[in-house]
Amino acid sequence: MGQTIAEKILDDHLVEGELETGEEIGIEIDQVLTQDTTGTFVWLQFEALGMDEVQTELAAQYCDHQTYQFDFKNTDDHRFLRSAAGKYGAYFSRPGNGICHNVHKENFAAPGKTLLGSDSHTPTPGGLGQLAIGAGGIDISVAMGGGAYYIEMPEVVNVRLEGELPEWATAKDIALHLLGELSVKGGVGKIFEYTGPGVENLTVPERTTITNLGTELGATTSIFPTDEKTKEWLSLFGREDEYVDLEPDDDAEYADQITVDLSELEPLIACPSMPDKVVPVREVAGTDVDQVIIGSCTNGAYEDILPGAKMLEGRTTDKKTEMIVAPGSKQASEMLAREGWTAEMMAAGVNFSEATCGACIGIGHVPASDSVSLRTFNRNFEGRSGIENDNVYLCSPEVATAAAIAGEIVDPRDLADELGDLEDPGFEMGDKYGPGMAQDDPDLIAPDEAVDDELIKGPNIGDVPLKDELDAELKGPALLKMEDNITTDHIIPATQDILMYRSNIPKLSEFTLSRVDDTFAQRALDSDGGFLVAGENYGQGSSREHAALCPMYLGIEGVLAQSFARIHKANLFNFGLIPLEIDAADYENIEQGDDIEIVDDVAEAVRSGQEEFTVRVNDDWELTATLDASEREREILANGGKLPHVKKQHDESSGAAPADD
Ligand code: MIC
Ligand code: SF4
Repeated sequence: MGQTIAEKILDDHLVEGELETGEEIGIEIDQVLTQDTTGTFVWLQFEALGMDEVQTELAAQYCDHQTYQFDFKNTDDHRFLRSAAGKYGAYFSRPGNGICHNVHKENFAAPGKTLLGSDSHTPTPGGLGQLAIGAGGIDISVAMGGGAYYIEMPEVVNVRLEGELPEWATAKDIALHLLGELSVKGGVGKIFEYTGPGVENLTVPERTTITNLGTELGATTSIFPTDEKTKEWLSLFGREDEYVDLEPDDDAEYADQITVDLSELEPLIACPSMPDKVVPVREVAGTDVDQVIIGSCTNGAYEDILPGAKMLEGRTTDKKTEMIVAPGSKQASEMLAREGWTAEMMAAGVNFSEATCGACIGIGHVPASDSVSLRTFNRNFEGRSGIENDNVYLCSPEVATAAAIAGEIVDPRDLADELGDLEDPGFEMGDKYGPGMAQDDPDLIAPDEAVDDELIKGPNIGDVPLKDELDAELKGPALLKMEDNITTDHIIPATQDILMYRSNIPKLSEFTLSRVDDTFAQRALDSDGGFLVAGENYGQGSSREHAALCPMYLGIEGVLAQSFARIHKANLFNFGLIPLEIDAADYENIEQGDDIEIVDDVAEAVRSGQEEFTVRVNDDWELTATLDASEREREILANGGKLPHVKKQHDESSGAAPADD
C-alpha cells in the first residue's frame, strides 16, 4: 500500500512500533529546538539526566519570548541558556534575533527531517516538508540525549486545496476557514497533510502560516509536499542541497479528506476569545479598533509585513489606532530596513518592536481596558494579551492594515472600493536573505563558536522538583472544577510578571490557575493532595510543561476531565499526575469540594494495564474513569514522572543514551 508524506518520514525514522493509527510509535529525532521560557527546564533536566553532549544532528536554543529583559531574572535565564548551549553543543540564538520558528525555518528546517521542539508551534516548518512536533521540555531533553520520541500514531487527514485565492484572501484565511469549520479540537490525534493543485500557488511563507495554525486545531502536526517553491526558498538561504522530493504515493490512503476551494475564500477574522470563533470580516465591520499588531510566528515573516507596508504607501494610520509591527526575525527586520520599508511604515504612523514573541503573550503592547486589538497572531485566549476581558481579534496582515487605515474593522475589499486607489498588495517573496546565515550571523552562535563551556546559574535558576513513585492510595478533594477548553494560559499564564519565574517552580506555582481562581494555589498547598476536574480539551494551547509541573509541586495527584489536549496529557504523565477521562454526566455531577477517592490500588492498577478505575465521590456514589495510556506511559506515571523514570532505566542499563522504554 502506498504511503502519505507523513508516513514516509515517520517510517524513515521509526525505531519502535508500527504505523497503525492509535498504536504507540517511537521515532528518531534529527533536530530539536527550544526557547527561553521552556528551555531552562529542558537543560536543567538534561543536566539531571547526567548527559554530557547533545546527540541529535542539530539542537538550537532560541531566546525569543521575553527579550526585553525587564527583570534580571530574564537576563539570568538567557545567560544560563547561552552557557547550556555552549557546554552541551547547541546553536544559541541571542535575544532579539527572532522567534524560534522563524529563525529555525530560515536557518535549519529541512524537508524529510524530524524536528521536536518545546513549543507548541514547532510544526511551522511542515510548510517546507519537515515533520515537526511540539512537546514538553523533558521530552526534548530525552530526545536531545539520543532517546526516541514516542507518540500515538495519529490519523493522517488529507486537506486538498483546489483553485486559487481571490483578491484580498490570504493563507491566513485558509487556516481561519479550517478553524471555523473544525474548531480548536478538530485536529486532536491527527496530522493534516496538504495536497492538491492549490498547493503550487502557495509560497513557503504562506504554507508555514497554515502549518503554524494547525496547532490551534489541536493537530499533532501539519505538512506540505515539497516542490519548486520549496527549492526556491531553500536557495534563498544557500541551502538548496538540503532539498528532497516529498509527495504522497498515488495510492496513499488517508483517514479522511477535507477539500477547500481557495477561490471561494474571503477575508476572515477570529473573534474574542478563541481562535475558532471565525466569521467573515464583513460581519464585524464597523467595530472601532484601538490597536493593530502585525507579527508573531504566524505572520511575522518579511513576506507577511510587506503587504501592510505597500498598503500604507502614501497613507497614514487612523489617529485613534496604534499600529505596531513586530517582525518574526531580525533577518526580516533587516531586509525591511535595508529596502526602506521600515522608514516608509514609520512615516505612516507605525511603531516597530524588536523581533520577539512579546505582545503575543502579554509582554508589551498590552491593550487598554475595554479596547479592541486586531493581531495577526494565532491565539487570542482570554487574558493572554496581558489584561483580563480583552477583545483580541485574529486576522491577516491585510485585514489588520485595513483596520489601521480606517480606524475600524473593515473588509479590505470594501476599503479598496471606498478609497479607489488601494490595491491588493499580493504576495512577494523576499530575495535578499543572507546566504549561509548560520555561519555568518553574529546573533546565531554555532556550537564551535561557543562563548561558555560551563553552566552559569543565577539566583533565579532553581532545581527540578521530583515526585515520588505513585501511591497505592489516591484520594483528596476536587480542588477546582473547570469548564471546556481550559488552556495552558489559564493554568500557568505567560505574562511578564509571571514568566520571569519559569526557572523557579516554588514561586511560579503560586500563580497556578490564578486566572480561574486566585485562591487555588494556597488551597492546594494547604490540602493533603487533591484533584482537578475539567470538561473537554483540558490543557489546550502551549507545550509548557510548567502547567503540569506546578500542579504537581502543589500536591495535585490527578486530573479528571472529559478529554485532554495531546501535549498537556503527555506532560501530566511526565510529571506523575494521573489523567483520567470521565463522561459528561459524571462531570456534571461532581462538585468542587467533593471528596474523591480512586478505589483501586492505583500504583498496581496503573502498572498492570487496567483501563477502568472506580472513583468514589463523597463516600456516596461511584463513577468509572478511564486511563488511556500506553505501557510506557503507565511506567512513567507509576515511577513518578519521566525524569525519575528515565534515570531509573538509565541506572539499570549500561547504555549512554537516555531511553524511556
Ligand atoms: C505560546 O504560544 O503559548 C508559547 C508561549 O509559545 C508556548 C510556550 C511557552 O509557554 O513557553 C507554546 O506555544 O508552547
Ligand atoms: Fe511566540 Fe506567540 Fe508564536 Fe508562541 S504563538 S511562539 S508566544 S509568537
